[in-house]
Amino acid sequence: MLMNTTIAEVSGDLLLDVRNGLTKEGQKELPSKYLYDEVGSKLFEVISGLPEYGATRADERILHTHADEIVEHAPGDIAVAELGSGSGRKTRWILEALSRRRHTSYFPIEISATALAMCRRELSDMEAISIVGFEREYLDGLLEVAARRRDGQRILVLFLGSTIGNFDHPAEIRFLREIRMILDPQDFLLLGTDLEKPIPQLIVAYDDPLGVTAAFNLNLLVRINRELGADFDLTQFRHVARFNLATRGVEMHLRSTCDQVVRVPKADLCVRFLRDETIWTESSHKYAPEEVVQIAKEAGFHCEAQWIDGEWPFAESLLIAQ
Ligand code: AVI
Repeated sequence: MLMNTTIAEVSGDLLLDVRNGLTKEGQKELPSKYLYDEVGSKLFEVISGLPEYGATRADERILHTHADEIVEHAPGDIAVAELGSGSGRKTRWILEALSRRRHTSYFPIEISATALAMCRRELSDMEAISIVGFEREYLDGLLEVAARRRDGQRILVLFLGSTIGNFDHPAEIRFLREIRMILDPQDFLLLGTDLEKPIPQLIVAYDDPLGVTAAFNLNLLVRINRELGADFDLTQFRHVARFNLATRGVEMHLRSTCDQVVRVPKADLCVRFLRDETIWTESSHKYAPEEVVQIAKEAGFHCEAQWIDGEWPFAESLLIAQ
């Protein structure tokens, strides 16, 4: 239910996305990028350490174990651009391997100033690395890095943690193509993807018994209350994780436990929820290894090598721009 708009008074993507997402016919939704305010980013760090959520540790294990081998595929002068650096902890292994060869420039690209600061702090002891962070959207930051490329230098883009899995399929290919268009032939993309595993294992990874993922999801409503003056009552919503067989991904939802109306004053919006109706807040696609090779090809990359973790199925694929 949309009320008279005074949208010019309050700007920002959040407002527009909340309006569009909560007034959508059928399934209400909110983009998952809004999960990462300051509290959300910290909760995600906690999730990464939970025994039930193995993706981050698997990603880091592969990079730790195979960093030398990975950088052997990328000889010469390499500038590293990371899309969504997070804390920077995982990247250390790749940067160390490269810096044993020569002084290396590292460009973390992050929309979160908190994450960028964390990353700078984490890697500040690395002498053979110069760090220039960009507080930008991924592709804008990557354009900046490409504009600074030296003659003969190749770019290694890191897109780790299976963040690509949070895009829906058309958006995933579109995004990889956009990366490809910014790069030159023979540049690299190291892509981390969480792989398919038994559904019960996936569900508990996204609905942990400690309730950290539930807090991460519900915090989105706290953010909307704070930033848009909404009156979501957190006791009337529950975190839900479910597996979507058609898209082969885990979905997070927030389920309304009763019929209710929520006001979002800054968006001049009243939203009616039926009992058990949900807001879809995130999808996390799980890949087959050969599927990564295929989507890479569709986006203009050749998959040069792939490393798969033995403990928690997760793949690191080294792609070369064609
Ligand atoms: C950041 N992203 C890859 C995580 C994932 O697994 O999709 C976000 C997350 N959501 C719930 N737990 C973790």
